[in-house]
Amino acid sequence: MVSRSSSLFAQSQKRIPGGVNSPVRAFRNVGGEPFFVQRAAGPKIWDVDGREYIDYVGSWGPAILGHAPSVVVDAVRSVAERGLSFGIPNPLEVELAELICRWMPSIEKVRMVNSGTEAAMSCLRLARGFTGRDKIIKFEGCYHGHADSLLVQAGSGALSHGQPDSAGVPKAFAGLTIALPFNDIELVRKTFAENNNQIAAIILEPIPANAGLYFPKENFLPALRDECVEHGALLIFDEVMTGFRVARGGAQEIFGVKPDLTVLGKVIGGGLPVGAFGGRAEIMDRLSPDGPVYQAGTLSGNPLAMAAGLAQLQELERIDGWKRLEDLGAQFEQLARAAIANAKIEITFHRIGSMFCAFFASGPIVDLAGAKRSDLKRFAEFFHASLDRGIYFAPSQFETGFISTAHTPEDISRTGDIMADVLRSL
Ligand code: KE4
Repeated sequence: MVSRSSSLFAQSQKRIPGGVNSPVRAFRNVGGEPFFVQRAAGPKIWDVDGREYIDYVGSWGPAILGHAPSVVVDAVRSVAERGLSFGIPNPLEVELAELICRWMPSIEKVRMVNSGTEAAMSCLRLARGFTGRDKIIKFEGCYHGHADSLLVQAGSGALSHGQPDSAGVPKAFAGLTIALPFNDIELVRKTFAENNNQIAAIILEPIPANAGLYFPKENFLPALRDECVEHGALLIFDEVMTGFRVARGGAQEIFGVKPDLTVLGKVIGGGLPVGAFGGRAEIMDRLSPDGPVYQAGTLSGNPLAMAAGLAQLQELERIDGWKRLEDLGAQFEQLARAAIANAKIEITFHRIGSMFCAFFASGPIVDLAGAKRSDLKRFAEFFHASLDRGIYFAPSQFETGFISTAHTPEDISRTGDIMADVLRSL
């Protein structure tokens, strides 16, 4: 009997490229066909064939309170009845901007957009407009959305599908982006020396999570900060994943390094399409209509997305969500490490707060080269065996898992048992 997911997938492939509206959903890194979701609530999702899963993808980060949290749904419902989109300033935009600036003091002014891609793309244009320079440094395996300048040695789906350098990006564009191995500060210094006064900015995920999850070496981030000051370049932290998740003030709060600009997304939209970028007022004031750097968007700051983002972030603070995420994450890590210790294969487990990744490779893993040593076949076996047992991990080795405040210790303990069983069978 053909499942409903399977017949839907056959249908969707006729009208949607690859049958999906974002490549990583197609399960190409793990094989097999994606399931179609019927509904989601809390830590659970149900597919169209009625199968239930504990969800560790959480819509790739936005579902930090779990799916369909009532505070967010109620906020969207009440705002929707007063209008869906105005294209006119509305009070909720000011409220969310104020909250973002309060929680991330490096951000003095912030502009709302509709995706992380749009936020990162706008940041680059602003950095180039502010410095009058053209070149950008990024790091191999970091993913900042699919704007042309950033699809150079990119992570996430670009890496999962073997196109870190996408077709269609003009060589002239890609040539302005210098991709370096993460954690190599000497190469950053050498690059500045070889491109004197030509580098507008360094953009990075302060905690790379789009080639699996790994961490900056001691002093790497402070050294990047110093190099940017010395060479008149801007430091851009892409906190689309880490912002308001790894701490209330994101990775920049944890590491105590203030970027000039920050890219945000995911959590700040409460599940609706929102991105944002912000930073020093001196830089942000170069944006139209005050300044010469143009950037715009019909749906930017729309009331539904603002209401969803505000409700989510305010609830996260009300329940001290970061403590719950750390407690659940610590429980998950303890069980995962116990399961890995009894496995016959080499696995390197990384976690920070509610974000985790199990590389099917020996450690240490500190950059893309390390992540690419992973045994993708084994990972795929692990992914499908877990999925068959009702645990939905990210369908790619080059992604990160997410725990929400809606997960319970019982969910985590069940997941640990299943991980132990599955790893024993591999
Ligand atoms: P979006 O344009 O997908 O909203 O954001 C792009 C982006 C920017 N920066 C970081 C650090 C990101 O992780 C992302 C998007 N993350 C991927 C998951 N690894 C989105 C999932 C997808 O492409 O479907």
